[in-house]
Amino acid sequence: MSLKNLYLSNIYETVKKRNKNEPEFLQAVEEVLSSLEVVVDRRPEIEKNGVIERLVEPERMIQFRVPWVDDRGKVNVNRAFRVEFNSAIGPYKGGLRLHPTVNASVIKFLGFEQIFKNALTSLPMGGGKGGSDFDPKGKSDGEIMRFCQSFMTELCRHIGPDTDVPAGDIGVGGREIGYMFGQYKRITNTFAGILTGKGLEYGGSLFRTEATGYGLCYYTQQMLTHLCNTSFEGKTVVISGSGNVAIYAAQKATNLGAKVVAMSDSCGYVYDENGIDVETVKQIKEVKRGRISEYSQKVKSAKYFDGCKNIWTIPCDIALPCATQNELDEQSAKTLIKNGVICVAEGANMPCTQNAVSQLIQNNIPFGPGKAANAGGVACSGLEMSQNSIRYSWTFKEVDQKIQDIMKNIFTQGYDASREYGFDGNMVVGSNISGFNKVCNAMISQGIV
Ligand code: NDP
Ligand code: 2IT
Repeated sequence: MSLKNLYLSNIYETVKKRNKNEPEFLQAVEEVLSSLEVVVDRRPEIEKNGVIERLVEPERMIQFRVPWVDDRGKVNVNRAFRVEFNSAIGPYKGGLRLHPTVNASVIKFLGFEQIFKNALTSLPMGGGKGGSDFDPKGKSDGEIMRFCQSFMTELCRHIGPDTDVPAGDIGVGGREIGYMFGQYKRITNTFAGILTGKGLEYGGSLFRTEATGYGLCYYTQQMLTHLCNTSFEGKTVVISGSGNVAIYAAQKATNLGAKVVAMSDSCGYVYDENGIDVETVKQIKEVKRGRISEYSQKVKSAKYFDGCKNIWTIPCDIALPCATQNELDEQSAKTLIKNGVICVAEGANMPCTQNAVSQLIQNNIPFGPGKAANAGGVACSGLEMSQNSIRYSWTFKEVDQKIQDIMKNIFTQGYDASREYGFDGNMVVGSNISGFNKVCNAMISQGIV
């Protein structure tokens, strides 16, 4: 992709020089900048105020060592990060990822995307992200706890309810948030809303577990209604992943009348033409922390296949990639199109490669980018922060309704911006522009900081 606008192409060249070994970060920046050419042409104050050059450089990037002792008494050292990318519209906000693939590039791409995603929610949250190359797989509860405590021993000096509020992401769920919260409280002697995704007994939001997956389906419903003139009813759905986002997307899609025929993990996928039973997946993944292959042992009509990528060869109407970045490439997009897909929406962050996205858009397949489609999770986190501030708790139904409204509004904002700027129904361009404009206006108002 080449940027025609000189201001943007010069900035991108600098970003490339400064961040040479960070392909995921460069990918995310290029995607956003290429959507912004029309805005930069229309709004000269952007260049005058150096908005873009400030936007692509994190306000702060913290890297630290996490030493911990495993069950055999061996000392282990992991590398951890927190990127505090942009605080123009609120305290830094974004998840923590624990996965062996975590590095500076991954954390920076996620933090950069989070700026626009959070702006789209219309709640006051800036962009941040963090994590570590610690691999939670196969670790005992005690090892997870010791890692989380050591991680928080350093992180606690950088976060706070009005500064930076982390949450979960890959490898971080309620258990890990609990251990981190406990350590923060012990070190600082304060009970504060410094993390979201907390347990219900200590300030968590009813609905946070469901929020991203349900939110993804609410957003997809908007796409189906307004861009495809149809609904989930009777549709065949393929969902990659079988973690937090995938499970609740499968549950909501099923409730809305669709049939989810396949789910995966990093080893392989299961296919059942009768529809996946979400409760069985929950038992395997949430309760036992097992592998998706176990599903085919429990449900006789299901078949297990090694290798996760081939999940996209299964014919479906709706594809919801909910595992990880760059899991759906150009070839997979072509196969989905050949098999008649009508709508693709990203539950994960940047699961589709840029070439995959181009394929879908060129073939007029409605495509929902992650920063819009998966914003239900962080939106619920924003509501959890509000509840913590006012020491209050909304019911599951109340939060569900608020998330439905927020997801509808995210779709409408993106759709309206796509039309205003001459890219009718292109939700990538529309969402990037509507998220960007809010952050940009706040940055200009606050001066050169
Ligand atoms: P979980 O840890 O709960 O689940 C992750 C799932 O993705 C697992 O099935 C995992 O398989 C699979 N996966 C992870 N890494 C890879 C890989 N390299 N290749 C193939 N499969 C992989 O994470 P979440 O469900 O929370 O997150 C999934 C995605 O959604 C991520 O992109 C995350 O950033 C994004 N997201 C999450 C939000 C949230 O609220 N949790 C909010 C918005 C976006 P295995 O078990 O084999 O590792
Ligand atoms: O990618 C994401 O939006 C998340 N992992 C959720 C972040 C949050 O702060 O709830």
